[in-house]
Amino acid sequence: MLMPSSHRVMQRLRTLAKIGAEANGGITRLAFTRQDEQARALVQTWMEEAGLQVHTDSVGNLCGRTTTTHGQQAVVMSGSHIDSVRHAGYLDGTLGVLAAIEVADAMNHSKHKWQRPLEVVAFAMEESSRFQCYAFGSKAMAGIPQADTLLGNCDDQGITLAAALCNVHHQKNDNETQQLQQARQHIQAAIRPQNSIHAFVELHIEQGPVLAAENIGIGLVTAIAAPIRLNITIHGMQNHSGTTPMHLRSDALTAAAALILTVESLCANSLDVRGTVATISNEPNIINAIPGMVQLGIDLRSGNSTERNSIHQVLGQHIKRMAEQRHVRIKQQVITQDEPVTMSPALLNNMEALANNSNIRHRRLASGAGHDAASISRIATHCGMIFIASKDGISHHPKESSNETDIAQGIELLHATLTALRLRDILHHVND
Ligand code: HGY
Ligand code: MN
Ligand code: MN
Repeated sequence: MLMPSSHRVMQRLRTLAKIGAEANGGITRLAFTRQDEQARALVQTWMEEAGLQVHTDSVGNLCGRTTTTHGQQAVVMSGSHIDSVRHAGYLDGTLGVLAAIEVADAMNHSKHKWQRPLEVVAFAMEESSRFQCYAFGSKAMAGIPQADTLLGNCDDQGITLAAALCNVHHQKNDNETQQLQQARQHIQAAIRPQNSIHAFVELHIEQGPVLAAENIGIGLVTAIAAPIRLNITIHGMQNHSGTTPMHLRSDALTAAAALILTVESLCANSLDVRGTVATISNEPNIINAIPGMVQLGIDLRSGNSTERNSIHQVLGQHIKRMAEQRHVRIKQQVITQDEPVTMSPALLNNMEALANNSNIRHRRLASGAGHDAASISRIATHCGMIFIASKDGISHHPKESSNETDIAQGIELLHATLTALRLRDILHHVND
């Protein structure tokens, strides 16, 4: 039986990393950009070489499916994303897509009498770096409602998400209303019926320090944390920096500074809510004028939504008090609010048994990062994730890396799991 080749996955990861490569060794391959399109074309070729029938769905998810129909059997699916954050590493998302293609290739050469079809997916726009919404393609496939306002979100060139989405289908249309209409239709058309996915398994790097700290290469994911993403606008009073006495100021930037430190201290004292203020814009941003308007982007994240939502509430009270004390107006807009999900216990138990069978050292852990698996868990009967340890816990950084032995073991476990799922000899004895 042909086994998947981790060597070829490593080679392809390096080839893919050249698309969007930057001088500092990082990668920027934002969703629906020219680089993303180039990467998708390359991944499509690899899917076809693996014997998969490939199509791009209405929101840009690249889907490669085995040709045998197996009747209307619900599909076994695996994949992740190939779009990146700015100045990213080369493994986030791409490892899961290329590993799934490699496993599909090995399966297509095996003599097994498969009971279920296999589908490999490179989900569109998992990262929020360009249009501030995360897991867009997998949420559309799962039919998870996404605020219509997101379609009006602009990138730093002023291009809207709606326009970028229409562009995936090369629909050139300058009429905004028609563009919005078409974008809504594309989102609607991407929805997969409930029970059309028997199981979804995503291989991904951990992107955190847990596995590396215990020198364990493989993680089996129990749950996936989820973010509330906020846009905060602070209106002060732009004025002369030399003539305006300190007690007569409405300084939007010092109010922002106080708010940023409040997010940090509320979360540092919480059970395990992680708060990050990572984007800022400041106007007029000139050295001799008091800042009049500041915008902040906040990511509040936890596996426990009650704890996270209560921090969000307390933050709201601080914002109100701060606005009064500092004579500024502070407006808060929730951009996205997602709920944490748990992975399928039956699939987790089965993956654990398969890992033990192959003497793969592993541990269970929750994911602090968000993943497409969180979306697909809403419509798949079973959903699971396999993590590969991240060196020094670093990710969303050019230094992101994992060791090849761990990657090889992760691919071996993915292969064993997808094989069992397609032969239906998994999950028949363990209730979910
Ligand atoms: O934000 C996340 O956790 C993921 O990288 N999109
Ligand atoms: Mn990421
Ligand atoms: Mn990712």
